[in-house]
Amino acid sequence: MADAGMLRFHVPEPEVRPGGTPDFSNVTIPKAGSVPRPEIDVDPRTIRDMAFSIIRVLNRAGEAVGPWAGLLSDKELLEGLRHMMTLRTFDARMQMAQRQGKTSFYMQHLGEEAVSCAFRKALKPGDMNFPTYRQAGLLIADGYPMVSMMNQIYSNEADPLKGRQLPVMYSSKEHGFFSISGNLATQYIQAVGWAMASAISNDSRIAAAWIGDGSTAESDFHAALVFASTYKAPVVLNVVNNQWAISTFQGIARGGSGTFAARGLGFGIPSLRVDGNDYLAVHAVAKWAVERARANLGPTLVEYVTYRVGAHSTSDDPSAYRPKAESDAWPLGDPVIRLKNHLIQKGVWSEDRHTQAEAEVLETVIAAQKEAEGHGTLHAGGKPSTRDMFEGVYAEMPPHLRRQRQQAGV
Ligand SMILES: Cc1ncc(C[n+]2csc(CCOP(=O)(O)OP(=O)(O)O)c2C)c(N)n1
Ligand SMILES: [Mg+2]
Repeated sequence: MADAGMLRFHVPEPEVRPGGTPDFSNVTIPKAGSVPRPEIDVDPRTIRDMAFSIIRVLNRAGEAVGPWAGLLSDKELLEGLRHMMTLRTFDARMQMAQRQGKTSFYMQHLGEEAVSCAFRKALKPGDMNFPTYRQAGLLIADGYPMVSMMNQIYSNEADPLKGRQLPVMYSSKEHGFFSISGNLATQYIQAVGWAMASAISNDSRIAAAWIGDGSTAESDFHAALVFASTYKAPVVLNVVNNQWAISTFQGIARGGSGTFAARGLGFGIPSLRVDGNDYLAVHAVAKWAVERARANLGPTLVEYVTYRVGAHSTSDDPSAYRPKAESDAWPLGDPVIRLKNHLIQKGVWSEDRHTQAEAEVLETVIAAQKEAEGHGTLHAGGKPSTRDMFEGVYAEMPPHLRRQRQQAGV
């Protein structure tokens, strides 16, 4: 009562700052296989505790255990490993290309490869993702050409988006990858609207919304949940909790709800948390949520618990706000190593084959990079034409743009 009348507000703080010892003791990790797998038409009120647990399949020994295991063949798992390795190598090459001045900007997925690569395999052709900049695995795992991605990053003459978008903001209708918006969270409500439109037109295609932990603080996230729950839209609502939103730790956007999945509970949306570094768990949970959407059971909210190992982008230096070795202390490990160990444990993979695959992947990525650089990079070679700037936006060009185009002589 000493300070009665004096109001205070609370600013959550991360446990550790640079120079401190990384500490994830507050992250409770349930045993692999311990979380049940309900029927897809489960009453959401009976699975509220799933919003506070973590669905995991791969245990420490690399075995796949529990009710969420067993959905993927060895062939599919080997393919998944190759996708994650490709994304990781693609990232490393493009990060380097940015440092060499070949592009102005790049964003990596290091540590988060399983999320987008495994999710893509739960979708059907025609389904539409509304991604953020950290889901390039959706394209890689769907076979979108890496050369096209690189052309976009370099804004060169073969850039499918003709230099109009920030590097990494890809778009491909054919591969179910809606144009990325730099304004965070706008895509979340669009995904729900697209899903509702699909249902209104009696289509069978579903939507997947994507957002980062930090961006759930945007009102679009909450508005999307209102529409999704009220109209039971055929959408999967994904939240990728990689612990950081640039330099802001996840506790700010999460506030007092305990978890991001718990945000869905007030809306009556079945809400699950999954080990985002476990390829098998991500795929199994994605499949469950996709089946629910397809069966007109409505939205599912999925929180992927993962860790952003790299910097936010090429413009960021994480050593300014978190301990350098924090990623080593992350208790859910590395998604590539975990799937690799699982496949070795099953006897369908080996250290030697892995090393060989790394070399093959690198060769493929370098070949794509050479081809893309043949079409130009940021400061060298071919560029989109000035005319492209005026096209593809208006069905009928407004007079002021027509005038500008004439002035430009294109
Ligand atoms: C509306 C809006 N506010 C702020 C920004 C600047 N910004 C870009 S990325 C980012 C952090 C997003 O963090 P999170 O949602 O956790 O996604 P992550 O980058 O971790 O994948 C911010 C603040 C923006 N692009 N749009
Ligand atoms: Mg984040």
